[in-house]
Amino acid sequence: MIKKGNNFYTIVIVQILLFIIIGCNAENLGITLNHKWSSDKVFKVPESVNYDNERDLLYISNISGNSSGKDGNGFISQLKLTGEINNLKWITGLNAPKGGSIYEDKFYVSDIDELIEIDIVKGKIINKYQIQDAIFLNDVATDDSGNVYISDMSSKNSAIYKFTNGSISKWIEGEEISSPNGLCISNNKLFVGNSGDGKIKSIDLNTKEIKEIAEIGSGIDGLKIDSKGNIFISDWQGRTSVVKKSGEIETLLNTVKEKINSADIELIQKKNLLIIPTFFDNRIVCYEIK
Ligand SMILES: [Ca+2]
Ligand SMILES: [Ca+2]
Repeated sequence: MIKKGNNFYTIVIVQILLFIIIGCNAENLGITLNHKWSSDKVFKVPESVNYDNERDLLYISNISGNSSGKDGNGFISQLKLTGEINNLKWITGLNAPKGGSIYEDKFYVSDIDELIEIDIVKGKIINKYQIQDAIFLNDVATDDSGNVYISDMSSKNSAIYKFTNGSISKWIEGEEISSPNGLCISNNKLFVGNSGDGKIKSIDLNTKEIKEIAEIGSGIDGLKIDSKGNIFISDWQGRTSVVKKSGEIETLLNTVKEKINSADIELIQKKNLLIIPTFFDNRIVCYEIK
């Protein structure tokens, strides 16, 4: 009788352990990246990738040289989703273009201390807005109404600007906005990746209420959110991670040792693609999210 009882409890314990192990694995197996293609090394310090859903093209910001150099050699490339170049020098005459965002037929890109407005149909720069006090503008995000948010990552001017109806003003600054880099809008909130305090925060677009989402502990360059609330982030050094809804942080890719950077990523959820610009490595690399 006693022996039978022990067996019963052993079976129950084993079943519980198996349930926990399988459960944990299912969570860990949630997201993996499978390499799909790498472009040729034709880019010049590519900082960010933006997907144009309407035209099924990728726009690559090429800093070309120093990240804050006003050298006039920065450009935007068009790349097909197969990794083939569509137009390497689609837009020229920029300095050091970085993050971008598309709203209707306009593509907005930051360029050191200016916001550049590009007419996508014409393939032309239609406006260059000088931003007062801006030092090192980085990422750009647009909301549903076409307002544009721009981060200034410089420690001397940690702030987020807002462009609305043709004019730009400082939208938010202060202790919580610590050298902001990556921006992304989801559910009426602006998600910010601070490279200063290494935290992801959300800011309510109406009330400006700030909430801490996760502490990453290192620089956050790109930041993109899927419809499930998973936050894909890149650390410029070469790490690409996902912060799951549960708060768990999982590293998907680490190329720090190979000295391959991971700059401002793009997520194309409907195609399960994550696209990484490799900065000093001068390529664009595409992964399938599994
Ligand atoms: Ca340049
Ligand atoms: Ca960036």
